[in-house]
Amino acid sequence: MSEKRCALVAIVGRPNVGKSTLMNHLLGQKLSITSRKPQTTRQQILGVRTSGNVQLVFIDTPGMHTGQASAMNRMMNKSALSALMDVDVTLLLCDRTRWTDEDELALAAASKQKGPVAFVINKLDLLTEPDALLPFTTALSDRCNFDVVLPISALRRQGLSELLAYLESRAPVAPHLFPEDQITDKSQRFFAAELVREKIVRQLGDELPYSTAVEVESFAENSNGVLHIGMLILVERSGQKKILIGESGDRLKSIGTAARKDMERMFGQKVMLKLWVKVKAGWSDDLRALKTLGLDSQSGT
Ligand SMILES: Nc1nc2c(ncn2[C@@H]2O[C@H](COP(=O)(O)OP(=O)(O)OP(=O)(O)O)[C@@H](O)[C@H]2O)c(=O)[nH]1
Ligand SMILES: [Mg+2]
Repeated sequence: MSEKRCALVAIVGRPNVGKSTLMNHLLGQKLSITSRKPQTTRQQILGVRTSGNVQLVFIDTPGMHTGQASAMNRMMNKSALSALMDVDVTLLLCDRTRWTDEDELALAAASKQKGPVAFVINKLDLLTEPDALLPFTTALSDRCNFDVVLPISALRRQGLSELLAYLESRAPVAPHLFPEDQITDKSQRFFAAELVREKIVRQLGDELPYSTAVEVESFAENSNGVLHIGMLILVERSGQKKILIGESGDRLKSIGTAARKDMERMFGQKVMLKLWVKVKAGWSDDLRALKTLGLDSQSGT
């Protein structure tokens, strides 16, 4: 029997390049929430993949971003940076050749890594100018000593087996960090709240998602095995509350239904979900409020 190997793998990059999609598809299970809008992931989420003797522990991180200096934004960047500490491999993700100042932030952080950095070029399925790829990677490789450059499509699952083979080849001999059947470090409560946030981000306009947080108020299983979950959705202003609730409650209902269906799939149990909306001005810039919501880097399980 060969020895056990285990690697901690950070997935970093600017918002919206497909980090969470990649982690979900590498795990073969939806864990991290995803959306077309940037800044969907707000804190680190571990995803564990154990295959034979090799365990890969992925850390999905919030996208590194510039501007919008609220306390929450600062925490998101801090959380992304802290994921880089003590990992065995770093995956630096980008969206084709669309390089921005925020990619520069991520590149600068990745360049400081002691261990190998793999440059993963995502969304290959959308690439219209394949000729641009080589000069792009050559220019960047001059600036960061990439261990490997891997073009993939996380969404279409292209290049993922090559990526996994690469990661397995870099996994050091080490005991597994998690039992074989564990796939994350987060609780059901956490994912329940994340799924509600995902539906808000996906169903509502561009502004609202950034001003929204979801807090679990109650979470209990009754004797019939039904999970009763109550959640509070925090918004910054009363106008946002109106939008979230929608015409005679339609929007909130549709968010609730979509989230409940996903929860039932994820937990394998029937769920009764109740949602309330509350205005709490300035929550995203209030450190204490962020701690209560589990959005500081220490908590959030
Ligand atoms: N066409 C295409 N779309 C992709 C691919 N990978 C991700 N996407 C889409 O890109 C969008 C962003 O994906 P996410 O996985 O949420 O991106 P992220 O990097 O985690 O974003 P943040 O959490 O905001 O930092 C979603 O609409 C995904 O469906 C891909 O390979 N091809
Ligand atoms: Mg994400």
